[in-house]
Amino acid sequence: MAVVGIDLGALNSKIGVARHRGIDIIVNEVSNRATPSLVSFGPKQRAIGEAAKTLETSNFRNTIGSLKRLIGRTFADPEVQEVEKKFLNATLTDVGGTVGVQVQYLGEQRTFSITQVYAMYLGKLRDIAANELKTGVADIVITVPGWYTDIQRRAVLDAAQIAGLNVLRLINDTTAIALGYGITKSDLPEAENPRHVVFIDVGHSSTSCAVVAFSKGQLTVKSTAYDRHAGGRDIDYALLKHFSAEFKEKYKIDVLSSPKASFRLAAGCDRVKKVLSANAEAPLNVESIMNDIDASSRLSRDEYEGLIAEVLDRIPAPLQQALADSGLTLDQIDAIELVGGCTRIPAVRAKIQTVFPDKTLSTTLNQDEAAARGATFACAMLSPVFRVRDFSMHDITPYSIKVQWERQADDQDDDTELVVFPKGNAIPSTKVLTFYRKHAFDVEAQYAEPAALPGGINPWIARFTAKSVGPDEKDDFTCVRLKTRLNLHGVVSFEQAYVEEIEEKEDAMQVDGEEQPKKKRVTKKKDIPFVWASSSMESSLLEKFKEHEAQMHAADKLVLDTEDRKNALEEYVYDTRARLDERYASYVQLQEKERLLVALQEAEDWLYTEEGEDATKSAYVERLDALKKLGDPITFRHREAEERSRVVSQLRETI
Ligand code: ATP
Ligand code: MG
Ligand code: K
Repeated sequence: MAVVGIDLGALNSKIGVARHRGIDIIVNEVSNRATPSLVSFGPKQRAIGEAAKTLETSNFRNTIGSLKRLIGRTFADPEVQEVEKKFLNATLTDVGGTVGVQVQYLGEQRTFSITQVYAMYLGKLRDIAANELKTGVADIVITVPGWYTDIQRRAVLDAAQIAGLNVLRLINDTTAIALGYGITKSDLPEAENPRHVVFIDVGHSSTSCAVVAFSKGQLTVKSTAYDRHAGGRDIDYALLKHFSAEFKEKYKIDVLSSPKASFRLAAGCDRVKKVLSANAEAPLNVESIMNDIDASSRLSRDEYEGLIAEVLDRIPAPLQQALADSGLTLDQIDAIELVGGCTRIPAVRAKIQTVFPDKTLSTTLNQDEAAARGATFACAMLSPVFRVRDFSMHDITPYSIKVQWERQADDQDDDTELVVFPKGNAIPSTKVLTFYRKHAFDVEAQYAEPAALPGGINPWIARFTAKSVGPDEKDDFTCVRLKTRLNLHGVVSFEQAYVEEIEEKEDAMQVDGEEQPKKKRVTKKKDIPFVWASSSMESSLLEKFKEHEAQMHAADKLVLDTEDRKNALEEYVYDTRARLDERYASYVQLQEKERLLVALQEAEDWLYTEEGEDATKSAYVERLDALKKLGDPITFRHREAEERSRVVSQLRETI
């Protein structure tokens, strides 16, 4: 059984696998360690990851990224409308109350929810891992931003299920990074005097900070803080605006009016950004950007830092916040570890340094792969097939969670809500709530401070209904216990409702070697039936999507296999024809050769007809088989002769 950890990034995703000698980040079909987080819909098939990246410019309307930014959101969310749209070319739409995308797929206009698209992408990562491991992949751990709410987390869990994956844990990305850091350290201090490390991740779309305490065998997240809108894509956008304004003046072209020109310029800006991380100046050259104009410019690091000042200025706040919430002073911080692509930018480091003056910023972790490594460790820890050194992780919830209920006329007290898991509460955590009721009742779980949540995310989490509750025997309130849990994924569930009944039981006790009767009080839990609902997808819909995904996956595979068989037929035609005059020449009779040549010609002609251009897999297979029937005897004679001469030459050598 495979152990796989996925760091699903806004731009790229990385896949880790556990092997007996350790954890490896694996490469995809074009040998890249990072796979573009993109899905592209085409007239015949979907293209996912690298293949989608290749099509991004030509098929921009039907290519969608930003999956981790969009999943679990609604179409109307102001953050989707005002922020995410800036970074997208595909048309977003409402799909069943969540944000979805409208695309041309298989020659038709189709809509998919982002949950479905995320599932498609996970399916691709699963295939990459399965191909590397030569085994099926089921159990995985996926990173999510620590700022994800219940709805976003449940949407990722739904997507994984649609992709046929079993999520052992959704892990907050900075926690994964911290795990990767801690589990390999053999010099961690005793618990009384932990080592405090600040992890700072400046990625493509957001900046995250976690303050973590490490001691022997464990890590405890003390605080986290985020800026969801400070990352590489914001820098790219600032550069894009700068150069497009410059080119409007210089070349009288409106780059932003053309998606294709924008892509070309964006690629150029990406290069400028990276060059400026190591150099004081960078050239920009974009050939035939639009209207046959070759655009060029330069940018100095000073100008660059001025252009991206707005992004840079956002970086200190979450770091200060995390530090303040940790309750630690600067001199209690033992190390500051930087990860994420954008921490390679000197100006970003300088901003970080302002929050931690006189401290060394270290990059002992792999900046691009630390989260994937940590997620893979987490998967190995949870998987029954791997033995990992014991290491406990204490993570926390970023938002306070409350339960609320409607006051009933005969309720004992006036309260209508209770904060169950305050911000900073441990994950996982179970709490038992007590309700005194004479009737059936409902309880709703919600985030306590909706304003703290990302964008316009609904603070609603789950609804619980206990049906058969009545007064107790004395017509008094029944004391109902409700067990609620914030689980390993960071989502809330209602686990059990019960009343406690105290039974007096006759029990025997030994006193001075003699049996004496005794009354023993035993508390028994009597379950109360209940129903509860969360934002998770309804199982029938989930099944439907799962089936649909499997069909699309099979269809994509068939398209690839068909292409493969077509290539095989083509290759056979050309190779065999050439060989008939070369290596096969002495093993073929004239008549035989002519018959085969005619057949090869026929096959070639057919491949160029409309029918042969776009035939079914079996049509290519049949044609190839027919050719092989004619060609195999020749191939066979040739191979036999080769074999004979090999044996003969070996004999000569031994004589
Ligand atoms: P997120 O964590 O926000 O989901 P991600 O994990 O996909 O995003 P990373 O891979 O950490 O993001 O970082 C990618 C970003 O870092 C991109 O914007 C990329 O252009 C930028 N980046 C990578 N290398 C450099 C460099 N040498 N100089 C400047 N920026 C860089
Ligand atoms: Mg990242
Ligand atoms: K294990």
